[in-house]
Amino acid sequence: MATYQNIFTQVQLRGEPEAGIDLPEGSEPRIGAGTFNHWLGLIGHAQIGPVYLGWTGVLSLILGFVAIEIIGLNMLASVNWNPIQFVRLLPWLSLEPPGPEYGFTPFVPLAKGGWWILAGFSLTSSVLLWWVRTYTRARALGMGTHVAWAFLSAIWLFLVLGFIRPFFMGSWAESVPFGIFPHLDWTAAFSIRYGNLFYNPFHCFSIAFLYGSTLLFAMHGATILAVGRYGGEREIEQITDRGTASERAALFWRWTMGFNATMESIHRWAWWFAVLTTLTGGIGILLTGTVVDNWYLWAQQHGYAPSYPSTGVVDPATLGSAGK
Ligand code: 07D
Ligand code: 07D
Repeated sequence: MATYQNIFTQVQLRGEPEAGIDLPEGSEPRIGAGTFNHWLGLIGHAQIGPVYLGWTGVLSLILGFVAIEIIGLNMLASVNWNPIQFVRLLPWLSLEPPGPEYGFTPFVPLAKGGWWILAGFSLTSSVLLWWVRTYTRARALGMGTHVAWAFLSAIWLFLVLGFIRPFFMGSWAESVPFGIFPHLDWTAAFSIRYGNLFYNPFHCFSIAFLYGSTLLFAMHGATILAVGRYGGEREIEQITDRGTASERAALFWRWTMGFNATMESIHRWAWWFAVLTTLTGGIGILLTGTVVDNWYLWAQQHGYAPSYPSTGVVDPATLGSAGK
């Protein structure tokens, strides 16, 4: 009989699906009774559902679908409604925001970027409604709302990129196109246009937190797996017993690097690193073009990048921004 189970030796139990706790009168109804899937059971819990959609969930899915529909149909139109070319060229197809001649007005002809505004509006509403769901479901379960606030940090960067910064710049044209490679082209062009994003200190913060997140994730995941043989993931016993998995895990880090996080604080480390990646990123993007026009020149002025001796050749970057 299997007694020791971990991710590689899962014994999948089958019984009545677990419905979860009863919720107060008047709560949104649960959908479905729950079912099982063997493959999901290999990477997590085998049970799927029941789920709570509620009106925020339903509206969010509808608006997300509308956004994808607008983007997809515009892309299909751009290849003359040819489904084969659509599939072949999908990674390069794009729905572009309005050109600079339209400023930040919401009334733009559909084919000139109006569709982009409608898709952006639907996608943003969809994401915000999903956020409401993460907040209200957590409250309904008597949990903290940490997931919702972390998600809001990602939404902050998304809103800065597509709405808040274009608003302050007075132009939709500053915004990101919908498209797989086109949004990468935009990212590269943005960096060059504003004098190399590497010299934006908030881009540096964002990178440090992103890299830090991967390191913490690897350390934490590895530590818990390494004490799986002592039941490391069974957190209740870990609080009361000595010589447990969590005590070994803590000792391992104190022995190897002199300091250990606690079972609780490691999750705060993870939360803050992830949240600060997009929080600092959003600040960096918002400052670009609004407060700082050229990060390389800014860096030279602030002793953050060296000033090179004059060669007699005029640096085009010193001539000001094109089109301004
Ligand atoms: C693994 C969770 C699952 C999510 C996935 C993404 C879509 C888009 C396309 C409707 C980690 C689902 C994708 C719903 C469908 C259309 C046209 C999350 C996981 C699998 N990017 N970006 C990608 C988005 C920005 C950049 C991939 C979104 C900024 C670079 C995917 C946004 C900048 C690279 C994608 C967004 C930027 C990518 C994989 C929104 C600066 C890559 C994402 C809403 C931050 C990588 C071809 C992933 C790639 C990549 C989606 C914003 C830069 C298509 C939804 C404007 C440099 N981005 N991105 O796994 O392979 O995330 O691109 O803001 O190299 Mg991006
Ligand atoms: C995009 C948050 C929004 C997403 C949301 C999700 C859906 C889909 C799908 C259910 C990712 C909504 C989801 C709608 C649902 C399903 C399936 C988070 C997002 C709400 N950079 N760079 C960053 C590095 C360069 C540039 C951050 C490295 C160059 C620009 C990050 C390098 C140039 C921007 C980072 C590098 C450049 C960034 C993003 C190296 C290009 C941004 C953090 C080694 C030539 C963004 C301040 C993140 C930012 C950003 C990393 C290089 C441009 C840390 C490692 C110099 C324009 N870069 N970068 O979590 O915040 O994004 O900058 O060279 O806007 Mg950069």
